[in-house]
Amino acid sequence: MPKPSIKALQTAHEKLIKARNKVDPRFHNGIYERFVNPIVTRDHVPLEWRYDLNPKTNPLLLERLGVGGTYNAGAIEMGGKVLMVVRVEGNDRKSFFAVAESTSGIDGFRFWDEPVVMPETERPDTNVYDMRLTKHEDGWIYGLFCTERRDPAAKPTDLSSAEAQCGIARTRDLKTWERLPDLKTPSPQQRNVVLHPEFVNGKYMLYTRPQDGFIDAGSGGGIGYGFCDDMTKAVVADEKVFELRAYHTIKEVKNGQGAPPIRTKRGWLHVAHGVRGCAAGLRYVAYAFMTDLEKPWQVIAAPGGHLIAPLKEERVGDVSNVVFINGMVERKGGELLLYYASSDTRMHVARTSIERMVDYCFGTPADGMRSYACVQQRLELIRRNKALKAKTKTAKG
Ligand code: M1P
Repeated sequence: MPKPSIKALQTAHEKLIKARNKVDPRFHNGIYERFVNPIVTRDHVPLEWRYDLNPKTNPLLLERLGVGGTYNAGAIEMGGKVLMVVRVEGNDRKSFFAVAESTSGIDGFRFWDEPVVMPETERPDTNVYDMRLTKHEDGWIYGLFCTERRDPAAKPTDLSSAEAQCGIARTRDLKTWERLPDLKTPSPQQRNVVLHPEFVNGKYMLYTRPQDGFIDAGSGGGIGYGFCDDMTKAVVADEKVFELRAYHTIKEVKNGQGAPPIRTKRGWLHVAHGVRGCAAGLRYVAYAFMTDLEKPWQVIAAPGGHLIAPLKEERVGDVSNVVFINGMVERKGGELLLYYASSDTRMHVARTSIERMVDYCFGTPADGMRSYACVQQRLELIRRNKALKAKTKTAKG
Protein backbone atom coordinates (compact mmCIF):
# COMPACT_ATOMS: atom_id res chain seq x y z
CA MET A 1 0.00 0.00 0.00
CA PRO A 2 1.50 3.40 -0.93
CA LYS A 3 2.21 5.59 2.08
CA PRO A 4 1.41 9.28 1.58
CA SER A 5 3.76 11.77 3.17
CA ILE A 6 2.51 13.72 6.17
CA LYS A 7 2.94 16.80 4.00
CA ALA A 8 0.59 15.35 1.35
CA LEU A 9 -2.06 14.61 4.00
CA GLN A 10 -1.69 18.12 5.38
CA THR A 11 -2.00 19.70 1.93
CA ALA A 12 -5.18 17.71 1.18
CA HIS A 13 -6.62 18.64 4.60
CA GLU A 14 -5.88 22.33 4.08
CA LYS A 15 -7.42 22.21 0.58
CA LEU A 16 -10.61 20.70 1.97
CA ILE A 17 -10.94 23.35 4.68
CA LYS A 18 -10.23 26.20 2.28
CA ALA A 19 -12.64 24.96 -0.43
CA ARG A 20 -15.29 27.59 -1.15
CA ASN A 21 -18.90 26.45 -0.91
CA LYS A 22 -21.43 27.23 -3.62
CA VAL A 23 -25.20 27.45 -3.63
CA ASP A 24 -26.62 24.30 -5.20
CA PRO A 25 -28.11 25.55 -8.50
CA ARG A 26 -30.20 22.38 -8.90
CA PHE A 27 -32.35 23.11 -5.89
CA HIS A 28 -35.12 25.69 -5.51
CA ASN A 29 -38.04 26.06 -3.16
CA GLY A 30 -37.77 29.79 -2.41
CA ILE A 31 -37.64 29.04 1.32
CA TYR A 32 -33.90 28.38 1.67
CA GLU A 33 -30.79 27.70 -0.38
CA ARG A 34 -28.86 24.47 -0.16
CA PHE A 35 -25.11 24.29 -0.69
CA VAL A 36 -23.08 21.92 -2.82
CA ASN A 37 -20.65 20.80 -0.09
CA PRO A 38 -21.22 19.63 3.44
CA ILE A 39 -19.57 22.14 5.80
CA VAL A 40 -17.91 19.76 8.28
CA THR A 41 -17.04 16.13 7.67
CA ARG A 42 -14.82 13.65 9.45
CA ASP A 43 -12.06 14.66 7.03
CA HIS A 44 -12.13 18.16 8.56
CA VAL A 45 -10.97 16.74 11.89
CA PRO A 46 -7.33 17.77 12.43
CA LEU A 47 -4.77 15.13 11.51
CA GLU A 48 -3.16 15.52 14.96
CA TRP A 49 -6.37 14.18 16.51
CA ARG A 50 -6.26 11.03 14.42
CA TYR A 51 -2.67 10.14 13.54
CA ASP A 52 0.46 9.73 15.55
CA LEU A 53 2.67 11.90 13.35
CA ASN A 54 5.94 10.62 14.82
CA PRO A 55 7.60 8.28 12.27
CA LYS A 56 9.41 6.53 15.13
CA THR A 57 6.23 5.43 16.89
CA ASN A 58 4.07 5.25 13.73
CA PRO A 59 6.36 4.27 10.86
CA LEU A 60 3.46 3.07 8.67
CA LEU A 61 1.45 6.27 9.23
CA LEU A 62 -1.66 4.50 10.50
CA GLU A 63 -4.67 6.36 11.81
CA ARG A 64 -4.60 5.57 15.54
CA LEU A 65 -7.84 7.22 16.68
CA GLY A 66 -10.24 7.34 13.75
CA VAL A 67 -13.37 9.48 13.57
CA GLY A 68 -16.60 8.15 12.06
CA GLY A 69 -18.79 11.25 11.96
CA THR A 70 -19.08 14.96 12.69
CA TYR A 71 -22.72 15.92 13.12
CA ASN A 72 -25.64 17.30 15.21
CA ALA A 73 -23.90 20.59 15.99
CA GLY A 74 -25.20 23.42 18.11
CA ALA A 75 -24.30 26.84 16.72
CA ILE A 76 -23.81 30.40 17.88
CA GLU A 77 -22.38 33.68 16.60
CA MET A 78 -19.51 35.15 18.61
CA GLY A 79 -17.10 37.94 17.70
CA GLY A 80 -18.39 38.01 14.12
CA LYS A 81 -17.76 34.28 13.58
CA VAL A 82 -20.03 31.28 13.52
CA LEU A 83 -19.00 28.67 16.05
CA MET A 84 -20.43 25.19 15.96
CA VAL A 85 -20.11 22.75 18.83
CA VAL A 86 -19.94 19.60 16.77
CA ARG A 87 -20.70 16.07 17.91
CA VAL A 88 -17.53 14.23 16.90
CA GLU A 89 -17.93 10.48 17.04
CA GLY A 90 -14.81 8.35 17.35
CA ASN A 91 -14.58 4.93 15.72
CA ASP A 92 -15.16 3.63 19.24
CA ARG A 93 -18.76 5.02 19.12
CA LYS A 94 -18.13 7.54 21.86
CA SER A 95 -18.96 11.14 21.00
CA PHE A 96 -17.31 14.27 22.28
CA PHE A 97 -17.72 17.96 21.58
CA ALA A 98 -15.40 20.11 19.50
CA VAL A 99 -15.68 23.69 18.30
CA ALA A 100 -15.38 24.47 14.59
CA GLU A 101 -15.17 28.11 13.52
CA SER A 102 -15.95 29.95 10.30
CA THR A 103 -16.20 33.60 9.25
CA SER A 104 -18.76 33.10 6.47
CA GLY A 105 -20.77 30.43 8.27
CA ILE A 106 -21.05 28.52 4.99
CA ASP A 107 -17.48 27.38 4.41
CA GLY A 108 -13.97 27.49 5.85
CA PHE A 109 -14.94 25.69 9.06
CA ARG A 110 -11.81 24.84 11.03
CA PHE A 111 -11.67 22.97 14.33
CA TRP A 112 -10.00 24.67 17.25
CA ASP A 113 -6.72 23.08 18.36
CA GLU A 114 -8.23 20.70 20.90
CA PRO A 115 -11.68 19.28 21.58
CA VAL A 116 -13.86 20.50 24.45
CA VAL A 117 -13.05 18.97 27.81
CA MET A 118 -16.48 18.53 29.31
CA PRO A 119 -16.21 17.94 33.06
CA GLU A 120 -18.15 14.97 34.40
CA THR A 121 -20.62 14.87 37.27
CA GLU A 122 -20.30 12.38 40.12
CA ARG A 123 -22.08 9.94 37.74
CA PRO A 124 -19.73 9.81 34.75
CA ASP A 125 -21.36 10.02 31.32
CA THR A 126 -20.82 7.07 28.99
CA ASN A 127 -21.65 9.23 25.97
CA VAL A 128 -22.43 12.91 25.46
CA TYR A 129 -24.01 14.37 22.32
CA ASP A 130 -26.29 16.82 20.52
CA MET A 131 -25.54 20.10 22.27
CA ARG A 132 -27.91 23.05 22.02
CA LEU A 133 -26.24 26.39 22.64
CA THR A 134 -28.26 29.19 24.21
CA LYS A 135 -26.94 32.71 24.69
CA HIS A 136 -29.18 33.49 27.65
CA GLU A 137 -30.14 36.97 28.78
CA ASP A 138 -28.55 36.16 32.17
CA GLY A 139 -25.16 36.58 30.42
CA TRP A 140 -24.07 32.92 30.25
CA ILE A 141 -23.85 30.66 27.23
CA TYR A 142 -25.47 27.36 28.18
CA GLY A 143 -24.80 24.05 26.50
CA LEU A 144 -27.58 21.52 27.06
CA PHE A 145 -26.81 18.06 25.75
CA CYS A 146 -27.73 14.45 26.10
CA THR A 147 -25.81 12.41 28.63
CA GLU A 148 -26.27 8.70 28.23
CA ARG A 149 -25.36 6.05 30.76
CA ARG A 150 -26.09 2.37 31.04
CA ASP A 151 -29.47 1.81 32.69
CA PRO A 152 -28.59 1.07 36.32
CA ALA A 153 -31.55 -1.34 36.46
CA ALA A 154 -30.42 -3.35 33.41
CA LYS A 155 -29.74 -7.07 33.91
CA PRO A 156 -26.05 -8.06 33.50
CA THR A 157 -26.94 -9.74 30.18
CA ASP A 158 -28.64 -6.59 28.86
CA LEU A 159 -25.90 -4.42 27.39
CA SER A 160 -28.20 -2.08 25.45
CA SER A 161 -30.63 -0.46 27.85
CA ALA A 162 -29.62 3.09 28.47
CA GLU A 163 -30.75 6.07 30.44
CA ALA A 164 -30.72 9.40 28.62
CA GLN A 165 -30.77 12.65 30.61
CA CYS A 166 -30.11 16.32 29.94
CA GLY A 167 -26.56 17.37 30.86
CA ILE A 168 -25.99 21.08 31.48
CA ALA A 169 -22.83 23.16 31.26
CA ARG A 170 -22.18 26.88 30.99
CA THR A 171 -19.38 28.95 29.57
CA ARG A 172 -18.45 32.47 28.49
CA ASP A 173 -16.12 31.53 25.64
CA LEU A 174 -16.79 27.88 24.63
CA LYS A 175 -13.29 27.11 25.97
CA THR A 176 -13.82 26.70 29.71
CA TRP A 177 -16.96 24.84 30.68
CA GLU A 178 -18.55 24.65 34.10
CA ARG A 179 -20.54 21.47 34.42
CA LEU A 180 -23.79 21.85 36.36
CA PRO A 181 -25.98 19.06 37.76
CA ASP A 182 -28.14 17.22 35.22
CA LEU A 183 -31.68 18.46 34.75
CA LYS A 184 -34.30 16.84 36.97
CA THR A 185 -37.78 16.35 35.51
CA PRO A 186 -40.70 14.01 36.23
CA SER A 187 -39.75 11.91 33.16
CA PRO A 188 -37.47 8.90 33.49
CA GLN A 189 -35.69 9.80 30.22
CA GLN A 190 -34.89 13.11 28.53
CA ARG A 191 -33.34 14.05 25.21
CA ASN A 192 -33.50 17.14 23.01
CA VAL A 193 -33.77 19.59 25.90
CA VAL A 194 -33.30 23.24 24.92
CA LEU A 195 -33.08 26.39 27.02
CA HIS A 196 -35.23 29.34 25.90
CA PRO A 197 -32.99 32.43 25.47
CA GLU A 198 -35.05 34.83 27.63
CA PHE A 199 -36.58 34.70 31.08
CA VAL A 200 -40.31 34.04 30.98
CA ASN A 201 -42.12 35.58 33.95
CA GLY A 202 -38.76 35.74 35.72
CA LYS A 203 -37.99 32.03 35.25
CA TYR A 204 -35.80 29.95 32.98
CA MET A 205 -37.94 28.11 30.44
CA LEU A 206 -36.87 24.77 29.03
CA TYR A 207 -38.17 22.73 26.10
CA THR A 208 -38.10 19.04 26.96
CA ARG A 209 -38.89 15.72 25.34
CA PRO A 210 -40.48 13.61 28.04
CA GLN A 211 -40.04 9.90 27.46
CA ASP A 212 -40.48 6.77 29.40
CA GLY A 213 -39.10 3.31 28.81
CA PHE A 214 -36.52 2.59 26.14
CA ILE A 215 -34.94 5.65 24.62
CA ASP A 216 -35.67 4.61 21.06
CA ALA A 217 -39.33 3.77 21.52
CA GLY A 218 -41.98 6.17 20.32
CA SER A 219 -43.16 6.85 23.81
CA GLY A 220 -43.89 10.35 25.05
CA GLY A 221 -46.37 12.75 23.56
CA GLY A 222 -44.18 15.39 21.93
CA ILE A 223 -42.19 18.49 22.80
CA GLY A 224 -42.81 19.66 26.34
CA TYR A 225 -41.96 22.77 28.34
CA GLY A 226 -41.45 23.70 31.94
CA PHE A 227 -39.83 26.31 34.13
CA CYS A 228 -37.05 26.40 36.66
CA ASP A 229 -35.64 29.02 39.03
CA ASP A 230 -31.97 28.17 38.98
CA MET A 231 -29.84 26.62 36.25
CA THR A 232 -27.15 25.67 38.77
CA LYS A 233 -29.57 23.11 40.20
CA ALA A 234 -32.16 22.85 37.46
CA VAL A 235 -35.45 21.18 38.35
CA VAL A 236 -38.54 21.25 36.12
CA ALA A 237 -41.24 20.01 38.45
CA ASP A 238 -44.11 20.29 36.00
CA GLU A 239 -43.70 19.33 32.35
CA LYS A 240 -46.48 19.92 29.81
CA VAL A 241 -46.51 18.78 26.20
CA PHE A 242 -47.41 21.59 23.77
CA GLU A 243 -46.14 20.41 20.35
CA LEU A 244 -47.76 17.04 19.90
CA ARG A 245 -46.93 14.01 17.81
CA ALA A 246 -49.73 13.03 15.45
CA TYR A 247 -50.85 10.04 13.44
CA HIS A 248 -49.72 9.90 9.82
CA THR A 249 -47.58 13.01 9.94
CA ILE A 250 -43.82 13.65 9.78
CA LYS A 251 -43.77 13.50 13.60
CA GLU A 252 -45.78 10.36 14.13
CA VAL A 253 -43.15 8.42 16.10
CA LYS A 254 -41.35 11.22 17.90
CA ASN A 255 -40.21 14.81 17.69
CA GLY A 256 -37.77 17.08 19.48
CA GLN A 257 -36.99 20.76 19.79
CA GLY A 258 -34.08 21.81 17.56
CA ALA A 259 -32.18 25.02 18.28
CA PRO A 260 -33.26 27.68 20.78
CA PRO A 261 -36.06 29.69 19.14
CA ILE A 262 -35.36 33.12 17.62
CA ARG A 263 -37.46 36.18 18.49
CA THR A 264 -39.14 37.76 15.44
CA LYS A 265 -41.74 40.54 15.21
CA ARG A 266 -44.52 37.98 14.77
CA GLY A 267 -43.51 35.33 17.26
CA TRP A 268 -40.77 32.88 18.26
CA LEU A 269 -39.38 30.97 15.31
CA HIS A 270 -38.68 27.31 16.15
CA VAL A 271 -37.02 24.47 14.31
CA ALA A 272 -37.48 20.87 15.38
CA HIS A 273 -37.10 17.34 14.12
CA GLY A 274 -39.93 14.95 13.40
CA VAL A 275 -39.66 11.19 13.03
CA ARG A 276 -41.86 8.68 11.28
CA GLY A 277 -41.49 4.97 10.66
CA CYS A 278 -41.29 3.32 7.25
CA ALA A 279 -40.08 0.04 5.74
CA ALA A 280 -36.52 1.46 5.69
CA GLY A 281 -36.66 2.27 9.41
CA LEU A 282 -37.08 5.68 11.00
CA ARG A 283 -37.10 8.78 8.80
CA TYR A 284 -35.98 12.04 10.42
CA VAL A 285 -36.81 15.45 8.92
CA ALA A 286 -36.60 19.05 10.12
CA TYR A 287 -39.70 21.18 10.49
CA ALA A 288 -40.57 24.67 11.70
CA PHE A 289 -43.30 26.37 13.71
CA MET A 290 -43.94 29.65 15.50
CA THR A 291 -45.10 30.41 19.01
CA ASP A 292 -46.53 33.41 20.81
CA LEU A 293 -44.04 36.06 21.99
CA GLU A 294 -45.54 36.29 25.49
CA LYS A 295 -46.41 32.59 25.82
CA PRO A 296 -43.67 30.72 23.91
CA TRP A 297 -45.52 27.43 24.49
CA GLN A 298 -48.53 28.50 22.40
CA VAL A 299 -48.18 27.45 18.76
CA ILE A 300 -49.47 30.21 16.46
CA ALA A 301 -48.27 28.89 13.08
CA ALA A 302 -47.64 25.29 12.08
CA PRO A 303 -46.79 24.82 8.39
CA GLY A 304 -47.61 21.29 7.26
CA GLY A 305 -44.89 18.81 6.36
CA HIS A 306 -41.13 19.04 6.53
CA LEU A 307 -38.85 22.02 6.07
CA ILE A 308 -35.73 19.98 5.26
CA ALA A 309 -35.66 16.28 4.34
CA PRO A 310 -32.54 14.32 3.38
CA LEU A 311 -31.79 14.63 -0.36
CA LYS A 312 -29.38 12.70 -2.58
CA GLU A 313 -26.08 12.01 -0.73
CA GLU A 314 -27.64 13.24 2.51
CA ARG A 315 -29.84 10.16 2.57
CA VAL A 316 -26.96 7.81 3.25
CA GLY A 317 -24.66 7.59 6.24
CA ASP A 318 -24.08 5.86 9.55
CA VAL A 319 -27.81 6.09 10.28
CA SER A 320 -29.43 6.69 6.90
CA ASN A 321 -32.51 8.77 6.06
CA VAL A 322 -31.90 11.33 8.79
CA VAL A 323 -31.90 15.11 8.89
CA PHE A 324 -31.29 16.40 12.40
CA ILE A 325 -31.23 20.08 13.30
CA ASN A 326 -29.98 21.65 16.53
CA GLY A 327 -28.32 24.87 15.40
CA MET A 328 -29.50 28.09 13.77
CA VAL A 329 -27.82 31.47 13.69
CA GLU A 330 -29.25 34.87 12.82
CA ARG A 331 -26.65 37.03 11.12
CA LYS A 332 -26.54 40.67 10.06
CA GLY A 333 -29.47 41.94 8.00
CA GLY A 334 -31.79 39.13 9.07
CA GLU A 335 -29.89 36.36 7.29
CA LEU A 336 -30.59 33.03 8.91
CA LEU A 337 -28.30 30.00 8.72
CA LEU A 338 -29.81 26.62 9.50
CA TYR A 339 -27.24 24.03 10.56
CA TYR A 340 -28.36 20.48 9.97
CA ALA A 341 -26.72 17.09 9.93
CA SER A 342 -27.40 14.34 7.44
CA SER A 343 -27.63 10.68 8.35
CA ASP A 344 -25.63 11.02 11.59
CA THR A 345 -22.51 11.59 9.49
CA ARG A 346 -21.76 15.20 8.45
CA MET A 347 -22.87 18.82 8.78
CA HIS A 348 -24.58 21.04 6.21
CA VAL A 349 -25.93 24.56 6.10
CA ALA A 350 -29.08 25.99 4.51
CA ARG A 351 -29.36 29.75 4.04
CA THR A 352 -32.55 31.72 4.39
CA SER A 353 -33.75 34.87 6.19
CA ILE A 354 -36.02 35.63 9.11
CA GLU A 355 -38.43 37.27 6.66
CA ARG A 356 -38.63 34.14 4.50
CA MET A 357 -39.04 31.81 7.45
CA VAL A 358 -41.84 33.90 8.94
CA ASP A 359 -43.55 34.00 5.55
CA TYR A 360 -43.06 30.23 5.26
CA CYS A 361 -44.55 29.59 8.70
CA PHE A 362 -47.61 31.78 8.28
CA GLY A 363 -48.13 31.25 4.54
CA THR A 364 -47.81 27.46 4.30
CA PRO A 365 -51.08 25.63 4.95
CA ALA A 366 -51.16 23.46 8.06
CA ASP A 367 -51.19 19.69 7.57
CA GLY A 368 -54.62 18.74 6.23
CA MET A 369 -54.40 15.44 8.17
CA ARG A 370 -56.44 13.56 5.49
CA SER A 371 -55.79 12.97 1.79
CA TYR A 372 -59.15 14.52 0.88
CA ALA A 373 -58.42 17.72 2.82
CA CYS A 374 -54.90 17.88 1.31
CA VAL A 375 -56.39 17.68 -2.19
CA GLN A 376 -58.74 20.55 -1.29
CA GLN A 377 -55.72 22.64 -0.22
CA ARG A 378 -53.99 21.91 -3.50
CA LEU A 379 -57.14 22.58 -5.57
CA GLU A 380 -57.53 25.92 -3.88
CA LEU A 381 -53.94 26.79 -4.89
CA ILE A 382 -54.36 25.53 -8.46
CA ARG A 383 -57.62 27.43 -8.94
CA ARG A 384 -56.21 30.67 -7.56
CA ASN A 385 -53.32 30.34 -10.01
CA LYS A 386 -55.73 29.62 -12.87
CA ALA A 387 -57.78 32.70 -12.00
CA LEU A 388 -54.61 34.80 -11.85
CA LYS A 389 -53.50 33.50 -15.26
CA ALA A 390 -56.89 34.25 -16.77
CA LYS A 391 -56.88 37.76 -15.26
CA THR A 392 -53.37 38.45 -16.62
CA LYS A 393 -54.43 37.22 -20.08
CA THR A 394 -57.51 39.49 -20.07
CA ALA A 395 -55.46 42.46 -18.89
CA LYS A 396 -52.98 41.90 -21.73
CA GLY A 397 -55.94 41.88 -24.13
O1 M1P B 1 -30.16 8.57 14.73
C1 M1P B 1 -31.00 9.70 14.61
C2 M1P B 1 -31.02 10.49 15.93
O2 M1P B 1 -31.55 9.66 16.97
C3 M1P B 1 -31.68 10.27 18.24
O3 M1P B 1 -32.57 11.35 18.18
P1 M1P B 1 -34.03 11.33 18.91
O4 M1P B 1 -33.85 11.14 20.34
O5 M1P B 1 -34.65 12.60 18.59
O6 M1P B 1 -34.73 10.23 18.24
C4 M1P B 1 -30.33 10.79 18.72
O7 M1P B 1 -29.48 9.72 18.98
C5 M1P B 1 -29.70 11.69 17.67
O8 M1P B 1 -28.39 12.00 18.06
C6 M1P B 1 -29.64 10.98 16.31
O9 M1P B 1 -29.18 11.88 15.32
